[in-house]
Amino acid sequence: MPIFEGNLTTPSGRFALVAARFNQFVVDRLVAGAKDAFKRHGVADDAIDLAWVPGSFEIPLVAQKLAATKKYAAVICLGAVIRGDTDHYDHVSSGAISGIAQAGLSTGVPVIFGILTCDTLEQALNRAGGKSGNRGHDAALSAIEMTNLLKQLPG
Ligand code: INI
Repeated sequence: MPIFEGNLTTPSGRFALVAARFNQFVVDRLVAGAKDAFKRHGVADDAIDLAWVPGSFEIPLVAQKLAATKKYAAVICLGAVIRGDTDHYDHVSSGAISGIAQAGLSTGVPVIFGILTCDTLEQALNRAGGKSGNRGHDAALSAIEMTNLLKQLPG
């Protein structure tokens, strides 16, 4: 029985980061985590492009456009949606989640979800290089794994 599983060997190709400026204090840390993961896995800095968008809601459109160019092995989406007093959080986060899924499915290019959805700034910082790791770093590893996995799949 064949088993398909991506590994973390250095992939060829370029990667794109799409990062939201909203809560940039947090997102800068996710971007740094993603770049660090790529560097540690042999992906050169000049193989990574970075696009900034106003907020997480705008991420899917740019991610889809970049993925559709087929210039990238994977697109990594980075943002921080932090719950406030209104239901804006729910709209922004659900729009980003479904849009990112659609960008990947419609292009066939891995579009990685690296957006924090948290109740508080403290939770977000904990996941952006604090005591709970760095979701940007994790997202870059997922991009490498998916890139290597897709190369193995038949067809
Ligand atoms: N965008 C975020 O990335 N994070 C948030 O927490 C957030 N909140 O809470 O409002 C947010 N809003 C902006 C949104 O992404 C769009 O940029 C804006 O609605 C314009 O379309």
